[in-house]
Amino acid sequence: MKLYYSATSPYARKVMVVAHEVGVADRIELLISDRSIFDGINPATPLGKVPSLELDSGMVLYDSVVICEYLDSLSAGVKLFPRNGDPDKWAVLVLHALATGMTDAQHDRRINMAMPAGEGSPSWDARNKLCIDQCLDVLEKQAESFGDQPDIGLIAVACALGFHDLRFPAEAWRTGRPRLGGWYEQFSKRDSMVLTRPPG
Ligand SMILES: N[C@@H](CCC(=O)N[C@@H](CS)C(=O)NCC(=O)O)C(=O)O
Repeated sequence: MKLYYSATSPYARKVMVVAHEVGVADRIELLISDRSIFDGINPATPLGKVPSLELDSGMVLYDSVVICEYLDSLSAGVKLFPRNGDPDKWAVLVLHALATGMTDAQHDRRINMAMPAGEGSPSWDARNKLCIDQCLDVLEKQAESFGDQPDIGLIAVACALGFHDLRFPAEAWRTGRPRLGGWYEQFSKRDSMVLTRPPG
């Protein structure tokens, strides 16, 4: 399998954390597919985004949600996606959706900030920052129940928080959110998180 990715993409990181957790990382060839948003459409997917996963059959999977579920399906042991009948199925899937939406808002902010002078929108940035802050507040309320057993929701949350540290280091999300900060500190020590840490 070939994964088209960028070393700083939180979506690609989530895919690789899943790959490590379910034990298939060594079956994945990593191919960097970095491209400036001002340099046309990334050929990794018709949507112009990374990650995408090319299977040995030639089929190309995207986006990160689909790729993660595919990798999870390869695992005979550890399962990161809930199955029908699991009591916490919907809570895990909603947590994944929340973390994905938060990452989308972070990514939008990055793109907005990278726009040529005069083209970025301060009110769009403020709207996305508000969305991110609301997500962080919800996560702080839930963090007490997070625990250290990984699932797709928790992995997505950890990757979103890591992206926040990478791109918005001056915005101290830990302030006033001690439970979330404490949980993240522990979760970040997992091999899967250490091995996928973005370059500083
Ligand atoms: N929904 C997609 C989002 C992927 C995404 O936005 N990737 C970013 C990199 S972090 C990208 O390729 N952006 C390029 C662009 O938006 O032009 C997923 O979950 O894989």
